[in-house]
Amino acid sequence: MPRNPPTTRIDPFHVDFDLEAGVMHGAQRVLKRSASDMRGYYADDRALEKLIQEYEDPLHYEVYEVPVPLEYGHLMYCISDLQPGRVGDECFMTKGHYHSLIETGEIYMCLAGEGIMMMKTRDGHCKWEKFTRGRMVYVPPYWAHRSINTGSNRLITFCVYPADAGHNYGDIQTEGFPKRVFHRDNDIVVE
Ligand code: PAN
Ligand code: ZN
Repeated sequence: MPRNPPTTRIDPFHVDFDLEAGVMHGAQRVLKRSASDMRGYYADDRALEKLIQEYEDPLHYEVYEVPVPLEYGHLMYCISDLQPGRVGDECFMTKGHYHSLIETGEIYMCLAGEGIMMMKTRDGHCKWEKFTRGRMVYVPPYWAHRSINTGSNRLITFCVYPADAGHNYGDIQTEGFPKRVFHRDNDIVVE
């Protein structure tokens, strides 16, 4: 059965990476979130406001893409670059989302830094995987996902997912994740 609309045919191309620096050459920044964009996401709202005031709304994370058609059959890919830091004692993290097409998964390859991929399903399952340089984390279909930086350097991941997956932020904003990640007494605590 032909798809409607049909998948656009494009020519092959390549993209060069600086794997040491975690840079995808020729990419455009498509997302930039600062601390103030994260209101409501951390356990300690007051600590977030303090951070926004003291450090003049510091950068939280950025996403870089070389675009492809957002259609069934194409694969979107990006670099996600998450700053190190803490809100109170909670590690910096991304907002997290389900894919709008919930039956689509995603591959995350960790290029630099240390962190955790936190994942949850609608029916309450919660699992996490550690990010270390050179490790791939597979986010299966149906799992909402959030990256968390547990280290003292930037957490840089390369992500690949179906180009028509879409991002559903609203449900996670309402539901949250059952677990949070803290840095306490030189230890990473998930609770
Ligand atoms: C990633 C994320 C990226 C930013 O590209 O979009 O890490 O995180 P949030 O989207 O949660 O703000 C991805 O999972 N794309 O599907
Ligand atoms: Zn995703």
